[in-house]
Amino acid sequence: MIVVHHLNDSRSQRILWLLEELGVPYELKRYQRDATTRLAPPELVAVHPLGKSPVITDDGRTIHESGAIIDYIIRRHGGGRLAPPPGSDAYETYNQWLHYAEGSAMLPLMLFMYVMRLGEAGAPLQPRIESEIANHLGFVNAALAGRDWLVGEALTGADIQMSFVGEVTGAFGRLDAYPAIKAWVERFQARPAYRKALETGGAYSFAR
Ligand SMILES: N[C@@H](CCC(=O)N[C@@H](CS)C(=O)NCC(=O)O)C(=O)O
Repeated sequence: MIVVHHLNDSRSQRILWLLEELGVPYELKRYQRDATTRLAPPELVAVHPLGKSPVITDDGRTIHESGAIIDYIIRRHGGGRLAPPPGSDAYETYNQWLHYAEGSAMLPLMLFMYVMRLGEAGAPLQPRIESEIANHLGFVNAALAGRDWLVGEALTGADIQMSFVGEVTGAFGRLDAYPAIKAWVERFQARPAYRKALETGGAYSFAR
């Protein structure tokens, strides 16, 4: 049985969503962020030395990093669903999105969040951060223009992995500048499995 080590209000929400989409049973272990620092509690370090979420355990394996977790769950428990056939061109596009979300797209958004806390001291960094945000969100918006999902005609793990990018964009109040991302966020957040995962995961400040 898959165990999801779930930190409240975090990226692990998308793992719950994935499991609800697939209808794969799982056990949820809850961890609460520190109210002041928003850091994970030390108990999470006992699961994985990084002490971050998401992390899952399954069949004697511990897997961290959400892209790797989504890939693992879909390959081992998906029964061919939520990913294009391996070896197809669509699979290469799908795999790119799985890596791109945390490898590139999240970086300027995280920098924006941290540098904001510096106030005036962070001002020299802001133009570069803003141009990178515009570069990445412009790219994602163009990829979604005229289509419902990132790969092919249906939801895949690529949308689930990229969902946090769209949600953080919304949390920063920037979705109106990116109408295709905005429509996609509204589309995936309306899915029954997404709503079910929200009920299970608890308060999530990135949902509308
Ligand atoms: N790139 C990693 C990021 C993991 C990550 O930083 N998770 C955050 C929650 S969104 C976390 O655990 N924060 C608590 C902490 O850093 O103590 C992934 O996608 O899994």
